[in-house]
Amino acid sequence: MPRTRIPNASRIPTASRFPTASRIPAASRILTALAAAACLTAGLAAAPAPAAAEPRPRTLGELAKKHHKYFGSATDNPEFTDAAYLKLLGSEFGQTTPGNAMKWYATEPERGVFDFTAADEVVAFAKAHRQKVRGHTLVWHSQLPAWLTERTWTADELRAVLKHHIQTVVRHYKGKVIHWDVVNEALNEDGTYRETLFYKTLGPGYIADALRWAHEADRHAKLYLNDYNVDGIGPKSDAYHALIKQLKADGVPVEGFGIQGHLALQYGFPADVRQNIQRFADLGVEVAITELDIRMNLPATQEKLATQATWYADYVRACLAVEKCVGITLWDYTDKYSWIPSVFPGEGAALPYDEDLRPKPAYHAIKAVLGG
Ligand code: 9MR
Repeated sequence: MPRTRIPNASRIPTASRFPTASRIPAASRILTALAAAACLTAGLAAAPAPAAAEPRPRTLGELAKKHHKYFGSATDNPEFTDAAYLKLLGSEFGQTTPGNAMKWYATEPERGVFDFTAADEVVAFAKAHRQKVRGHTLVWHSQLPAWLTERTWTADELRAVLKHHIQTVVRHYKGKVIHWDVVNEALNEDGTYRETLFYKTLGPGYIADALRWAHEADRHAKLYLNDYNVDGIGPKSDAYHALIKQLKADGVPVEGFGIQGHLALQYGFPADVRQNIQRFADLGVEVAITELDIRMNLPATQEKLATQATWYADYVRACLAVEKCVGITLWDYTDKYSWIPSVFPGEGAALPYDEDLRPKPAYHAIKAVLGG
């Protein structure tokens, strides 16, 4: 993507950078004063000064940075053919997450055969636009390759496969990824462990193992557990709170809690978002809002879009209120590429930009909260 070039100030001659009155010859200063006085005497308005160039509006990414946070968007490779989409992705956001490209089916489609083509494309785009990258995700029960799910494994075999997968992917992106969602969606709504392939074969210890293996491969990336329906205080977030507390007590390198933030207007705004973020911060981990979107039953009305805007603003405000809430990621930024309509038929309009890439009330509300 071509980037807007900012002229290098040091190449502009000093005289034109700092025109000061003292450099203007005295005679012409006197003439200017006389001319101005003459204009005033004649009742003429002084000619308006040439309009100063309109300052470029600050982007969400820039505004969030002033609060020492990032504001980002997920993206996906098929969208990379859409130039207008990419222009906004690269200019408005300070962080990106590959929506699918780092998942197991994509990175290790055959056992021991790794393919980083799609994820590398996203990471290269992010680098070219000075965006941080969140790695998503190393261990998840969904979007696994067939070779992994279509047979049974002994615990020893699966442990070796898991370790190799995690460490190969993490090593490949060492230094390029700020966070890893090491384990995604490990718990049920009631806070019990989800009965995944990993849990059933390895027991709950697979979470600590995954974190330790990831840490061995990149000691600088922050390692997260990530899930949905954990925005407010409730059984599921309580269980994560207890799990992270225990992992930390055991010396396991867990350093972040990812709150996905997939909300729906029809279910109400979750209570206690700020308090929930704060209690994880109090455990000594950072918190990221990792997949924010707020869907509604279609059609979208002005009223629903206004409520959505308020919810986005409230969510962003909750993150800003907690120092250890490090950033917010939209689960893509435009309704054009949202996952919602294909999974929840009849619902959508979940993102701050509409299908024509025009900012919605939510965009302006987020901007206002960030101080734009
Ligand atoms: O955005 C992703 C979409 O393109 C995939 O089809 C879908 C498959 O489950 O996964 C989506 O992303 C999910 C994310 O990885 C984890 N949290 C829920 C997200 C929405 O399903």
